[in-house]
Amino acid sequence: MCPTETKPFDQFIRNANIATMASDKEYGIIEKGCVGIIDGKIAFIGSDLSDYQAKETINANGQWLLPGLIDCHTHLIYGGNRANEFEMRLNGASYEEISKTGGGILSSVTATRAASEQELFVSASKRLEALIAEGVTTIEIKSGYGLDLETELKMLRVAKQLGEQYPIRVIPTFLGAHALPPEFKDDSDGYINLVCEKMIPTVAQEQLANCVDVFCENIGFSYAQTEKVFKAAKEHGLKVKLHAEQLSDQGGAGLVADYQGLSADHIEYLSQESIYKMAKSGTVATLLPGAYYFLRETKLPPIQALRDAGVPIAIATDHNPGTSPCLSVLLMMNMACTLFKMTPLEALQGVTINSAKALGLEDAIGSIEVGKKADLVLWNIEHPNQLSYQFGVTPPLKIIS
Ligand code: DI6
Ligand code: FE
Repeated sequence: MCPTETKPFDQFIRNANIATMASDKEYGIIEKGCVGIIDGKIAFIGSDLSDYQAKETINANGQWLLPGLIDCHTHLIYGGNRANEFEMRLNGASYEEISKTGGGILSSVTATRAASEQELFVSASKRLEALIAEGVTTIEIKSGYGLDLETELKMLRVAKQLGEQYPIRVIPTFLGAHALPPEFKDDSDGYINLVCEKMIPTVAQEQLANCVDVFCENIGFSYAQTEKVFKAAKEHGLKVKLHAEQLSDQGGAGLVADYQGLSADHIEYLSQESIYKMAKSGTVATLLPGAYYFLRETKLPPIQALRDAGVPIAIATDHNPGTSPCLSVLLMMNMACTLFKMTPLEALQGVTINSAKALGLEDAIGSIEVGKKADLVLWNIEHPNQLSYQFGVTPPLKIIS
């Protein structure tokens, strides 16, 4: 690809080692390469031999240019925190027990309902800043700690505001079917009706989310209820994804594949049948090592079977106050390697190109390719595998976007 003859680049990055992440097989390394950017998009990728006209030239001095990191599964917005439950668990209570006695997700619901929009914005901003400082340029944020129309909308408005006020792309997801609110204590079908008939139409009309998620689990919602929510989402032009097979096999990942869903997330208890369905529909497997670690799970997601079937694997923080209060994508990459035995290449694909696929954004972000957005991070490292190798430390970086 030749640089444009007529228009100078807005930015020109030279002398960079580039990991394009454009191929499914490898890093896509270009040594001593250069990238030209016009109107926020990558207009040129080449070798560093020539000097092109540009409004701004950045000499990377041999540092590594990578796609911006993408955290494709978070619950970043909520009131309060659950350090007390962490302590309860360490004194012997299980996550399910805490959840059944009104703790767990519901305690975050109470705190989120009580918090003002501004308070939620401020607390989520601090978390967002931690992720941005690690080179995250795109984040998915779910609602799901409101469980009533007003609070769900409040959360989604905060997500939108975060995207407007911070240099990061925020992709909002509606997770009304996250847990049963106290008002519907013995009427989960009644709550699902509210989600389908009132909440989803309003969220779609106000364009506050482009995707719908459900917690399909024996402590969440059933397969049949999940399908009902998916039907309502489709009717309103929204995509679907799912918290599936985290604590048991409910067949949810197969269902999300049946609905051409973007991703099935967690999936420790995923069946072979669902893996085939995901491979066929192009549904991404999003693995969340932070929740696995924090809950001291022992059942590993079926990584080899996913590889064998060619299902793309994404990695995310699942940042949430109950099961993954983690604000480091780099730590998740390390844990994907140490806990799930993924390779550093797979971990990096998991937070770039495959994470872009999990958001349906693979045509715009996730790799360094001509025509994609110039969503780039320059890392002072010796090789991209270093990002998975180290933990508890962030190498120096510069976001270029
Ligand atoms: N699975 C999770 O890991 C989070 N939600 C879900 O459905 C946990 C949310 C929480 O405990 O607050
Ligand atoms: Fe989650």
